[in-house]
Amino acid sequence: MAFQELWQLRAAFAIELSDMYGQEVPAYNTLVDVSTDVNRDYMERIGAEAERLGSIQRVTAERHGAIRVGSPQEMSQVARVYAAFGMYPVGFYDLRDASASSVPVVSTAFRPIEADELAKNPFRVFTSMLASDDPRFFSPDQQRRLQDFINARELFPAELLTLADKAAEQGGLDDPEAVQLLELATRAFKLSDDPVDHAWYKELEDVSAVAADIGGVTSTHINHLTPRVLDIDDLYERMEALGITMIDEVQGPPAWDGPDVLLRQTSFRALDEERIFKFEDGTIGPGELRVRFGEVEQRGIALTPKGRELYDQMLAETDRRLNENGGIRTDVARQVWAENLPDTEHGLAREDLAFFTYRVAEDASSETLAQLPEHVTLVYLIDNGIVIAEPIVYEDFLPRSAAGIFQSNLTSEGSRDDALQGTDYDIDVMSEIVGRPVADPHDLYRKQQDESLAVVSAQLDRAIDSIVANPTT
Ligand code: OOG
Ligand code: NI
Repeated sequence: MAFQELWQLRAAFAIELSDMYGQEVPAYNTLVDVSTDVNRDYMERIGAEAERLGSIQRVTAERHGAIRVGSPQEMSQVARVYAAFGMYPVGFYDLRDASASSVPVVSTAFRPIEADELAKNPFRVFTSMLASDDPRFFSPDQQRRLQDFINARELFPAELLTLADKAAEQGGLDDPEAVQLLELATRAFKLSDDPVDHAWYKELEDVSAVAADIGGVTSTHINHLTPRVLDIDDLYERMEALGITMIDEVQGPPAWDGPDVLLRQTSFRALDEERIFKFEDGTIGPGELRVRFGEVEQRGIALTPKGRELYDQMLAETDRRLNENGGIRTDVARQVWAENLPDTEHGLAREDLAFFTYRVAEDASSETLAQLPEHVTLVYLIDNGIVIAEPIVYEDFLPRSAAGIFQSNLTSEGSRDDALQGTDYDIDVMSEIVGRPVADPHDLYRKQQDESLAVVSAQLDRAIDSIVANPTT
């Protein structure tokens, strides 16, 4: 009776979900096949450098999922399920104001937190909760009916939650229970064939297609499962060549000559899926819904808060130029990037714009080391080749891209009354809902960087003064 550790359960969970989703949405299998080809060809073209942001094994197996739930109670339950797979909440995303369309959700992402856990299996799930109490979207009467509908359903059976708690407590499960946990957890995310109440679904859809997808049906389901590629522009072209309609643009940073940072994403449009409806006249029969799509992503280096601020400024500057002069977003963005962002990892590191782990260079001569000044700065160590910087990959999401992904697949804009005051949600409220602290992604990256620097500091027998570059030194 083999004991399955959390990471083994997580890896198995990702595979089971992927198999199930591939059966439900066959175009996903095409996306995975094309992604695998893109990665293989990129490796052949670029060689070992291609693996700078993750081994080809990790990247090819890597997925993120998206799940949507309806209430704080459902959010706290899904968090218990994820904990059984060693996945914990990181980051707070408020999508209610992030786009012009009506997207009444607040979100966090559940993922492994430690570097070694990420290396074993990095599966993560972007998880959104319907803000059914936000009066900008729902009238008081609708809020009540929506909450009643959601409170009456059960997404996660008691047996699943009990097994999940046990796995989290023990750091894993023995075999018969491990299999049972995986089966129940996977089934909880399967598309249901329960008839959809047509009138209710349509009423919610008038407010927001996302609200209907969450609160108009009796279960939850995977909205998408996203493979990771090493060259998203290549993937985009190959998918279009196969006749699959992609959204207009790749979201996030443009393709450019410098290092990839943060996250670039794109998707193919949601496809019609047959669902069973209960119609207004009482008849039951098939109809079509269009909510699930295929997304793909390319990951880059994690930015520090300073780098992130620069990123946000560059986005704003891109918007400003587009408004003023028109043009193609990616071309304008590429220009803005070339003007503002250092185009080497070295430049990003010495200006503290991105996160790295550092180690003492093997070829740093004993002479150089003997001559180290009493006070060293990180910039000194970087510039003199005394330390080697390895990029830390961005493991999180971008609110504007997420909103863009939601938006690009909505059938209508929906409605939001901006004259009313929205309900307050933030990372602390989300922590209370989830039942454990939601980590700030920057703290996690910073800790990884600081730990590596502590080792460097001990080896060099020097305090490392500041990691922020001083342009005058
Ligand atoms: C989640 C959309 C956000 C991403 O990759 O940014 C997302 C959803 O559609 O439920 O998955
Ligand atoms: Ni996604």
